[in-house]
Amino acid sequence: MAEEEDDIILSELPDEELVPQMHDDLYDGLKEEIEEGVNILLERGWAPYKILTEALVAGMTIVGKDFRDGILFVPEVLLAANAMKAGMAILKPLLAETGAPRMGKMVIGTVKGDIHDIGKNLVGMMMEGAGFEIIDLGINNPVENYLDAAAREEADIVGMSALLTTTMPYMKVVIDTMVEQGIRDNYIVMVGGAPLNEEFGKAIGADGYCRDAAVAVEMAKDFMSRKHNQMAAG
Ligand code: B1M
Repeated sequence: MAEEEDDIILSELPDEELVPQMHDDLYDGLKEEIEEGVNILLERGWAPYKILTEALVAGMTIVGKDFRDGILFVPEVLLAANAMKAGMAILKPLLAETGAPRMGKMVIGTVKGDIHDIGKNLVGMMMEGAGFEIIDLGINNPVENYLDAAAREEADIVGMSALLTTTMPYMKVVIDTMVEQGIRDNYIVMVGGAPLNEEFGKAIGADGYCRDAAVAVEMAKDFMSRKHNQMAAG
């Protein structure tokens, strides 16, 4: 079996076999193969966003299902996450290379108690590609990190990510603290992460819930154009 796998030459596979092979390689945490696959697809003229969604994110979805079902465990998922990040690192400069005008500034981080960062990184990459300046706070952020960075950077948007049902309520702590400090209206607050939904976003007082990175970009653009219109009117 292992020998058979060794024989696979990625560059010889047609696209319709290469992409499922990359899903398998991601599943197996094969960082170098993922890097190679991404480069091959780029050479074949695939758009970076298409590679990101169809080869990487789709592969991670399979990993997620098997993690949920107890087929994969943390060490394997970590390897898959590392392989995914390696692929994303190749795409990042290409996604950011659109030459789009500066749209606004977003501070983004994963909330306290939560170390998942792939989705957050993806949102940051896509937002950069759309012309936003991104201040990435990393993982495990207490409320002060968001508020200090938002004030220091004069951010337009505060973005929060949570992947655990146990950490998503912390988003409300951040928003409530903004309200207490009388600064809630200074920022657009956008939230995202697999366990969230629209209702949750509304219930905690966020301006918007983003199902995925593409929605985050569209929503951020929309909020910024409304903000600019308000400024022009007032
Ligand atoms: Co974790 N994990 N994990 N994990 N992990 C989940 C989230 C889980 C659903 C798996 C499962 O059981 N099916 C489950 C949570 C269950 C629950 O809460 N009900 C879980 C668990 C239980 C855990 C641990 C507790 C496991 C343990 O230790 N026993 C532990 C927690 C550690 C902690 O945080 N304190 C843990 C650890 C890990 C790893 C370290 C192994 C690894 C993380 C590596 C890393 O991120 N660097 C990991 C991974 C990889 C996952 C899964 C498999 C994949 C997450 C991912 O990267 N998805 C995940 C299963 C799943 O989500 N199906 C799982 C790909 C990514 C592109 O999607 O993050 O959803 P996502 O981001 C999307 C959108 O949600 C949205 O846009 C992104 C791009 O389209 N979005 C935003 C996200 N953030 C946004 C912010 C925005 C806007 C949009 O702001 C504006």
